[in-house]
This record gives sequence, structure tokens and C-alpha cells, in this order.
Amino acid sequence: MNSPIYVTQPVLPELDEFIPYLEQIWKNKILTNCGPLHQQLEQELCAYLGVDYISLFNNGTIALVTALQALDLTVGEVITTPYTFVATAHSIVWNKLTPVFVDIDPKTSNIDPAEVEKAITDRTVAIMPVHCYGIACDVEQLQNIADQNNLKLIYDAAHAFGVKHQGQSLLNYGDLSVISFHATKVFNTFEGGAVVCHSAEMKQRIDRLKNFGIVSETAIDDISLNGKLSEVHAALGLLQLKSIDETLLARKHIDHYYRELLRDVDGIACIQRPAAETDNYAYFPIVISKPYPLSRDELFNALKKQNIFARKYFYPIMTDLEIYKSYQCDTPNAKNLSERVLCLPMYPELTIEQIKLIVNVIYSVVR
Ligand code: T4K
Repeated sequence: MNSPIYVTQPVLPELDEFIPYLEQIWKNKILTNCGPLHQQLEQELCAYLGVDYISLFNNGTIALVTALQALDLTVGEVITTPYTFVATAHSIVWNKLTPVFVDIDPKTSNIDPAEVEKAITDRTVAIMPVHCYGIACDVEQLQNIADQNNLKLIYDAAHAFGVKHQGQSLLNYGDLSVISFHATKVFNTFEGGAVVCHSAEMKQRIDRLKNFGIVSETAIDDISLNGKLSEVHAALGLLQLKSIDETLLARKHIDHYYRELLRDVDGIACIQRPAAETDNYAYFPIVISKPYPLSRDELFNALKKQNIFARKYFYPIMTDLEIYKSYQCDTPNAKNLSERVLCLPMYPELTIEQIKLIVNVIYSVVR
């Protein structure tokens, strides 16, 4: 039996390269609270991503929670997608806001702007779309809707590290964008995340919010969380940035190779990635339908038998979870996609032999 192949494996630098950073931390004894490595990583990320202001966080979820708080959204409805990871919806409910789930465009897996428009009421305060799999939402249309209805637009850009759209970072769209640096993401700092914003004032507000609301030694202006990224995490980020272009290139090759091999399997569709100037190939989702002889779950199990652990990102949709049942909405496209999607292993160290092994399992039932 081959050794297990997971949906992803984190990129890590050579351990030797990490030691000097640890020595520096040990020497100056600054472990957290926005120390020198944290500041350096913010600067280097702004330059690499092409954004003006970034605030690092300990993970993407706390960054999402804080982003909503930073916009002073305290009551009302937030229109979002049910086809996502739970953190998107959790961040809305943690802020005591009401999620309103609307349907997606099945071609992109992203929120459908026409459905957003239909769901707007006098209680709507914001839209929170997700650039699912790193595929850009219809950012122009969503901005128009937000502007016309005086709504805040916060992107859950957890999957969208490094993606460019119309010649600039996708993270520059909307009022705020939130990225994740989790171990399973394109760029990881073990755990981590960030909020991208457009002004020094907003960055200062977010930085205070991620530090308990502390303004000075004796003034605390907000009831907020501890969302800071430690120096060890920031150090890893600095190292990861050195190889990020190689990481993205390796992902691109894997994406293209899968597409080539799967081209002629009837009933297996690879979700099209738009012609972004810089894509990040964050995931490799396939959609299974007739005449392919296996259902999604049967294929999932067939792969598992061969020690290949694909994942059903994103199944179930939010409104099929007991905890979100009370926010039920009719989203047939999201439901349908979630029952047919399977994310195949996708990470830079995946070998050609492993890809062939995965594709052979998919082919084995049609030959
Ligand atoms: N918004 C969206 C749209 C998101 O997708 C996410 C996170 C967030 C917000 C929140 O961002 P964070 O707060 O996480 O920064 C994973 C991740 O935990 C989660 O970050 C991610 N989305 C979600 C889509 O996937 P699981 O429960 O599927 O992860 P897990 O532990 O099963 O890992 C998957 C595979 O990855 C494992 O089978 C093996 C491999 N792996 C995983 C870890 C953690 C490793 O090789 N090494 C590792 O350290 O949620």
C-alpha cells in the first residue's frame, strides 16, 4: 500500500533556515505583541501582495470576527454564501449579526450577485462573499451593489493569497479582505491570518481591536479579542515568503497536469479557474455527475481505500448544519455542488507518480 496522500501538506522551509530566527527571538526575548519580526512580515507582505495596509492575526477566523467589529457592524443582516467553511458564518454570528445565505453561481462556486441583490432588506448592513478556492468573486458587480445600497463589503479571502485581478491584488477589493495563513493554505505561518485595509486609521483601529482594545496603558476603548500573531509565527512567514513564487508555480503545474489527465473522463469536470494574471491554485475541486459511474461519496471511498484522502470541501452547506438550520434559505446551486464536489490532493510536493495514482483510481471504474 502506498503511503497516505492527504488533500494537502504544508510547505515548510529547511529547519536549518528557521534556527537563526529562533536565535534572534531567544536573544531579544520579544515573543509577541507586534515585535520586530511581526512588523517586518507586515511590510514584506504589503510589498509582495501589492496592498497598502495589512494587520496580522493569529488565525483567519479571529481576523474575520475582528474585521466585522472594525466596521462597527453591531446589528443587522449580513448576506453571505452557504458554500464555505464554517468560519465565515461563525464570524457573523459571533458579532451578533444575522447571516442571510444566498445562492452561488455553480460555475465559479462563488456568491451570485443577482441573488445578493434580491436578498437586500432595510436590515442589511453588509455583504460577506468568499473567494472560494481562490477564484475571484464578481468583485465589480458586488461593489456596485454595495455602493448603491450603502453596504459594507468584507471579503473572506481565506483562500486568495497572492491572487491578482485586473492587474492588482484581489485583496484590494471591498472595504476589508481577510486571509488565512493556516497550515492547509497556500502560504502558511503554522496558524495565522490577516486583514487587508485601505487606510492608516483603519489599520490602527484593527491593530487595537486585535490587542484587547488597548489604546494606552490606562485606556481600553473596545471589548475585543486577543488576535495577535507571535514572533515565531511571523518568523516562519518571513521564510515562507522567500519561496512563495516557487510554491505557486509548483501548484500551477499540478493543476495543469490534473486537467490534462482528467480531460477525457466523462462526468468528471474540473472547476474552471478564471484567467487571473496570477492564480494561486489553492484547491483542485472536481465535480462528479452522470455518466461517471460512481457518486461523489463512492469515489471518495474508492480513493480512501487506496490511502488517498480527498476532501468534500464544502459539504454540507451551512444551512444543512443543525447550528445554522434556523437561517434556512433556498440555495439549490450550492446544495447541488456540495453534493457532487471533491477536492483532490493539491500541494507543491505532490509527485507526478502520486497524481497518476489518484487519476488511475478515478479512471479504474470507466475502463
Ligand atoms: N474562511 C474560509 C473560507 C476558510 O476555508 C477558512 C479555513 C477560514 C475562513 C478560517 O481560517 P483559519 O481560522 O483556519 O485561519 C481545514 C483548515 O483547518 C481550515 O483552515 C480551512 N479553512 C479548511 C477549509 O480546512 P480541516 O478540518 O479540513 O483540516 P484538517 O486538519 O482535516 O486538514 C486537512 C488535511 O491537511 C489533513 O488531512 C492533513 C493535512 N494537514 C493538516 C494540518 C492541520 C497537514 O498535513 N498538516 C497540518 O498541520 O479544516
